[in-house]
Amino acid sequence: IKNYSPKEIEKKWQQVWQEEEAFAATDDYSKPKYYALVEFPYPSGQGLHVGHPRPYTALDIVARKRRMQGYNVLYPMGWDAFGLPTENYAIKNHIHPKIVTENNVKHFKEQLQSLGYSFDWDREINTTDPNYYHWTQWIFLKLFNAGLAYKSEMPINWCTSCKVGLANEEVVNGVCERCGAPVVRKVKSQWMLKITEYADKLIDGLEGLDYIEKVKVSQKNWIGRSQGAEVDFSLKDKPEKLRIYTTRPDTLFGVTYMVLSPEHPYIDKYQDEIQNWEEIAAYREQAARKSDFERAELAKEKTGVEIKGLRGINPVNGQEIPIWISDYVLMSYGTGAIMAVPAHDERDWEFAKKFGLPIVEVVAGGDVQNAAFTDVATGKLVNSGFLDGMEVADAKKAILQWLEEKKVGTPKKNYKLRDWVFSRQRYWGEPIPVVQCDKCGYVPLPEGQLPLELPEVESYMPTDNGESPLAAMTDWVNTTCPCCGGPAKRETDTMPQWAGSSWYYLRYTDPHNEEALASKEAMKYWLPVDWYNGGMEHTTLHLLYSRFWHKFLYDQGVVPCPEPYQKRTSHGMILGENGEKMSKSRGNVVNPDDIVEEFGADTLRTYEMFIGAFELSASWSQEGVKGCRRFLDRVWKLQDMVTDGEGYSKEMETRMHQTIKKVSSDFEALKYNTAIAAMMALINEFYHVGRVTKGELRTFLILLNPVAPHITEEMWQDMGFEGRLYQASWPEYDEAKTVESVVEIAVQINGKTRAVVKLPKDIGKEEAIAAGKEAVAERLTGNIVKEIYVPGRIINIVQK
Ligand code: ANZ
Ligand code: ZN
Repeated sequence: IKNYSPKEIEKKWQQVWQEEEAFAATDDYSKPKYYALVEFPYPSGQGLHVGHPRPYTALDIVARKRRMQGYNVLYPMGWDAFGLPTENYAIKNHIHPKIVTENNVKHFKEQLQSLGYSFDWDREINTTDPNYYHWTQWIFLKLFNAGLAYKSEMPINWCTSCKVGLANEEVVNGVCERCGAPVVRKVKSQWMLKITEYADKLIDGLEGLDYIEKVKVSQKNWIGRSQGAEVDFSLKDKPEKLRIYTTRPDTLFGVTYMVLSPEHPYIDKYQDEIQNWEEIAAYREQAARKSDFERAELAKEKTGVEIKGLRGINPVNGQEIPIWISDYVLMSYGTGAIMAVPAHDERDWEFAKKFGLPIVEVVAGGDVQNAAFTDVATGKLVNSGFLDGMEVADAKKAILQWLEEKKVGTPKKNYKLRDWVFSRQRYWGEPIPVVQCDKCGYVPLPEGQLPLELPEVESYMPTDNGESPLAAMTDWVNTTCPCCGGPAKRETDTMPQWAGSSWYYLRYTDPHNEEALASKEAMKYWLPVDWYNGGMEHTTLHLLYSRFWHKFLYDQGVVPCPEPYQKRTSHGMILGENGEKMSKSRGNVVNPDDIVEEFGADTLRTYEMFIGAFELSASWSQEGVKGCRRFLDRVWKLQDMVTDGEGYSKEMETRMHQTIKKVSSDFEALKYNTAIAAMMALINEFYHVGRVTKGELRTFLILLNPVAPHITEEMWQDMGFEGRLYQASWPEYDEAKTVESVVEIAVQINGKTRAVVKLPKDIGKEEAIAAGKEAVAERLTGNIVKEIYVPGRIINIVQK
């Protein structure tokens, strides 16, 4: 046979597949459908890295297998192309971001195509294409008209280097997720989206979904729904009450002080009565410089100042207690004020210890002078008047009833989730289709004026005062109000990168539609996405945002189902050989192009699937790559060993059925590595017996095809099998034939094992006993009085 030369065969088949439109999703809605989706990449200047092919290959395997199972498969690809790195590159190199994007997309696409993915390239989308962002803007108008988009003056996370407002999700450990520069708080007028209105739906909707558990858990934690109560404390000698939020109203008898957030309005309100005003003012200034993230950190040293001149009164026992300010209480959560129960809350405990405040135990079971006792499942109430002796859960009910009767408290749900900061003061994003009119306020553009295209600007540089570069385009900015026809100004902020990716899976179902974001029929047929794989890091950003938009569009009657993705899985990272994250500075970056060049795309694909458990991170190993190439070399050389025979040989039959079964189920269960291991073992077996029948090879090529599509397609053709391999049917297995047909049976004499015989599993009693007797013939010297056969297990001969 000819040599295995991936360079020749891979390019060749990629072209054939393209010409034959092998992987086009059809509009034949009578067929069963399967929609497999991977997160579309941001086309960065660095090109593809070896992390990308891991998820892309995994779902390519699923997509190829589904086609062979008779499904109409949609496996699309596109570009999430707005965003900061492109804009920053454009600024630095004086190239239009559009050109930068075009170049990067071209490069990325070539790289992806060299890996032989079965994407339907006719459905390629690009978020920066006006035909695409037309509909991103259209969705924004829907949100605006539904009252879910609003403008708000608010302190935002401001990246000092990117000069852009960031959502909480984009601030990681107090620094900008993108560039690593410190993030400070800055008050700006921002477009906000009311994702909080969907908090309950976003939690409750998770119920029926097939998401891996850790994704569900982290979405729930991010939304952070908690069930508690708001309670009014009186202020001594003041008419007003101070309202707090607590999840533990049962601990009310243990309150020994209260805390206001430094931004709490009562501080200014009672300025004249606060005796240590200067100290308080100084503390507030200090707190303003910290991010919420730093302030909420559990481990940090507690700070605070007692407010002299304000005292609270505990509604359950009339006790007078001091009020402090401290930055561990955030204005953005609950009411910005708390009742402190140091005996049963960790942060309060640390604070009390530091400032010598009393600690009063109200739930028995801990040692509260030495540590906060936070367990709610055990322990009964003490020192708590009418609650004494109750379990925590019962005490909660009792106190809530009491608070409601006395009209000093009500049950209350709270959420950690904040509304989504939707403005960016940058150029390379979707223009927000709204104008500001002196008379009419914020007015949405009429739908007919979409898409509102990005104008050409001289400079993409954001201004130091935080305005978008669009603000300098006065010709563009000055416009007329669609409502009254008077002079108006266009919004100059643009949308965040998360906008385009919040609905892209809808567009793939009908990407060329000019009348709608997608036709109803297309969405009805293709949605929801059957399997969506993406990075764990997108769980609380992209995944949550897109579920929010989808649920909104569902409520608007735009999409036909309440959830966008039925199943969500996540892959682990690929690390360098040294087990560290790949990065230029560590010099451990592997370029996929180099692997394809040296070993071939099929080897890269096989290796990335074989590298380890899909959900865990794994270190790159060049030796491992070579091992996968050797495996494919051995596959190739099977052609030398082929014997006639359309079926499976007797000795390989069980093995074939077992392998079909294992590969079929492993491909569904993210166990790509063990599926490949099973195929490697099967190959070893072929070599062991020294031949492979046509029928065995045919099945083997189909099983391996989703992983290594080029080599298998070539061999299929060389073998003269009918049609194309990509059109073949996925092999069936017979459950009965997966079970070993030969079993080992112990032969006993008077209950003692004397030999073991291998016999057909379904052998009859007579034959089994005869075979057993033959195996121990030398020892059968006495009178045989009994012969026992326990099917498949024991032959026992009793002699005297
Ligand atoms: C008294 C108490 C006693 C509390 C106890 C906890 C345990 P989650 O579950 O996260 O919702 N809290 C309320 N508002 C706050 C704010 N603005 N900044 C910081 N902390 C705040 O947390 C609710 C609990 O966090 C509330 O219940 C309150 O402390 C605190 F044994 O009240 B708790
Ligand atoms: Zn107007």
